[in-house]
Amino acid sequence: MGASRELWPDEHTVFNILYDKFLFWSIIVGLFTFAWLLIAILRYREGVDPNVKLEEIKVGTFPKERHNFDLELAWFVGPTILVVWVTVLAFGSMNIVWGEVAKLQNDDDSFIVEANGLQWYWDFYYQDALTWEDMDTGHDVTWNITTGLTINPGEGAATAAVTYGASTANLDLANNTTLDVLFNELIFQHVDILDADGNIVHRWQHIPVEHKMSGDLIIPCDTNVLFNIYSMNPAREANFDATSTYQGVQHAFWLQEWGMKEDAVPGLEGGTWMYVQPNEAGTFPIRCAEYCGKEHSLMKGQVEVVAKEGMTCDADFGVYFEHEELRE
Ligand SMILES: [Cu+2]
Repeated sequence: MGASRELWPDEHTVFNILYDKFLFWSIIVGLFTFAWLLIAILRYREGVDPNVKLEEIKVGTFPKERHNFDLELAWFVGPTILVVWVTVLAFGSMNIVWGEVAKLQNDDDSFIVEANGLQWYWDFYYQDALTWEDMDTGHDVTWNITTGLTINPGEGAATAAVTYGASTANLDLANNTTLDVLFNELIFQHVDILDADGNIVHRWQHIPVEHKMSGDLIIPCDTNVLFNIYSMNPAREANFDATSTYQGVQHAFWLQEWGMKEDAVPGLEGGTWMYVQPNEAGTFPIRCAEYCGKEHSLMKGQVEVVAKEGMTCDADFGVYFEHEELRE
């Protein structure tokens, strides 16, 4: 999707599929209705059909001489079937949105992020660790618990900026492509490979559990990503005052790319949940969809979708595909 349509959901999301189906049936019904109306207007004018005696039609009296039971039955049964069908489609989408969350909460493969709405920004706390790397750049970073950091610089790489916990190091890749620091899953680790002009040509990153990001967020593709959403979560706010009448305000965490949003409710124990299924790398907007005060319009960020280390993003990922007919 281009930038001008960045608020329009990805074409494979459940609501986009639902929108297309509703639009399809609306167009069919519209064409049929207006075509019939046009035919009726043209055919039943005075003088066109000698069988129609206009002077016999009286206001408030049903013209029983033209009564057609089959036709009447058809325009009751036909629309009823259509309304039932679109209702089933709509319920199917609700089942995907609400029914799947409970299953995914208990699925070890789910990737969980806590989103905490504050005035006026989002704090994110990772509940699962994420090690990711840019795809298809020709450069490669390996960092493990036995041999430490190894960089395959590929073509055009000049230096590497390395962060591990609170420490940093710079490698001149012409002389040195390794670092004798073992991978540690408990700390934040980051490698940028840069070209001679200082442009970043490759990124590698390890985000540990309980890592905090503010405003912007990074999530993996080809994974069910669950958000546990709070407003001013007492467990996260050191100066939270349980006796204060102010317990935060309503926000709504909104990811337009997947057509999903969910309320952040002050004081709601356990928070609320929603999930998305990213299947392509890219950067997409984060918005607040519930008016929450003076700087509501500035309560925004970006979510970057990346590939887990050693993987690529498969455009076919997602139950949106399995549920394309939106039945169940
Ligand atoms: Cu808001």
